[in-house]
Amino acid sequence: MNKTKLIEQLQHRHSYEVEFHQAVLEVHEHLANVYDRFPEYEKLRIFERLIEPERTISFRVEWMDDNGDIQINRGYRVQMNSALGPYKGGLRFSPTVNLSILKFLAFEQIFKNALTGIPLGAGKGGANFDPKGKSDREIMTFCQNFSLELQRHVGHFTDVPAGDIGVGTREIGYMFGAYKKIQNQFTGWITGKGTDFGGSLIRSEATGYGLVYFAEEMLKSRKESLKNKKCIITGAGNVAQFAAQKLIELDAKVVVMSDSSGNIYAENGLTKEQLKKLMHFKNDLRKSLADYTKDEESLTFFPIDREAEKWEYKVDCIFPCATQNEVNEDAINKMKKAGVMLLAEGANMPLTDEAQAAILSSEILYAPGKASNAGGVAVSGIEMSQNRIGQYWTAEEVDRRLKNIMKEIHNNCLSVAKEYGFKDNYTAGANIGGFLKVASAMKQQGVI
Ligand code: NDP
Ligand code: 2IT
Repeated sequence: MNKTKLIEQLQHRHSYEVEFHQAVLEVHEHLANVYDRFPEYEKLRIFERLIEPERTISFRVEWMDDNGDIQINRGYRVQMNSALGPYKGGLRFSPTVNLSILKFLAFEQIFKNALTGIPLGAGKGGANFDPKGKSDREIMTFCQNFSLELQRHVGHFTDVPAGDIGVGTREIGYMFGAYKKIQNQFTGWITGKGTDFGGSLIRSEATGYGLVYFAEEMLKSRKESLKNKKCIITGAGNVAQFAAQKLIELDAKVVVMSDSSGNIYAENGLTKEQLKKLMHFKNDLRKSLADYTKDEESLTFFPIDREAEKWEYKVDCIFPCATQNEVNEDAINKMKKAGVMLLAEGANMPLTDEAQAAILSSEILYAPGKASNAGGVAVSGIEMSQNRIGQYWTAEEVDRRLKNIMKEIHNNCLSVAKEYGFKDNYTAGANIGGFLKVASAMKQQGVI
């Protein structure tokens, strides 16, 4: 399908879903050579089928808050593609959640999950529910009422959700408990569970650790390492925290982390102890970085309105780990000036399309999230395997598998990119590599 026709179709069938359009157009950009080599994919209308979710579920979630007032939210599950396995992908709870965002995330998940080499289809879901400022009881009530509807559509051989923004071990525990009660079944229908009831060791760490393993491979290809590299991480949630932990372990210097209140600056890099305290503030106390720095005077805090200044710092590596479209073209231009060597995405689609074009035409080594943040879903796949066989592997074993998967994805991206005329372009390698696997499976499974 040519680009003009694709844009027409996106505008007609997926009107105003700008994030979804952005993700689709990025992948389409790299497929011309694939279609030259596999002309049958045109006739099979593989790409047109990929951009239409297999099923989109939207439902009302009603629940009672601590004041006895009734609240109404909208829940979703986008079951995007099941060519390679059960639908698989996280749940996001945020007031910004809408169908465009979930469809872009589910679409990215198709290629990411294919790259892991584990038989996983793709999906994404969530609700426009804001967990901020809610009591633990309100979170539990919301998760239970959300699961009351979700449970009809998921299952360990059908669709296996996990966490994403606003959904962590606590929320997954409440959803698991609700599903067990309703279905009267203790199954691995969701991943990221607590490790004492079927969760895999290293799942919490996996996205952040995997991101750093991927970056190590990228640097190795330039005979470089992470040692003493100054790093900026955006976000201070699950992905950001464990990326920071692994970077510190590898003797890199994490000089910036951020959240929706602003960013912290640590001239000599955060220490292990400072990170531990930050994690306690964010995860246990559920407080902001602004609150954390009041308690940690050796760090400088820049409130959100001065936050963009961080892109001017002279650093080596950037790891955006907060949310989509958080990095614009201006930020990339500042990074170029500051001599940044590498940017690897922990978040999904954190670069605007202009920012992505700018970085792809620069010298900065750049990895797209669908490759570099695949460690999370990879260990989710490993959790599914453990749930099915009923045996559990050590942290060392899971970490070893994670490292291997990230290395394989890295090498696969480079070799596919080279083969299709995009030498050293990880984005093209990830898009084409993921597409080839799913297209072949769809072809073999027929039109149904
Ligand atoms: P969390 O909810 O744990 O953390 C998100 C962090 O980003 C928080 O610190 C949050 O700030 C910050 N943030 C979110 N939105 C904004 C915004 N609009 N402006 C400023 N800061 C913001 O989520 P995760 O760490 O799980 O997810 C982060 C990213 O990584 C997402 O893009 C997600 O899709 C992606 N991802 C997650 C995986 C996982 O396994 N969890 C796997 C692969 C990708 P605050 O704390 O103030 O809310
Ligand atoms: O974006 C992602 O890959 C995730 N949020 C994790 C998905 C999963 O199923 O573990």
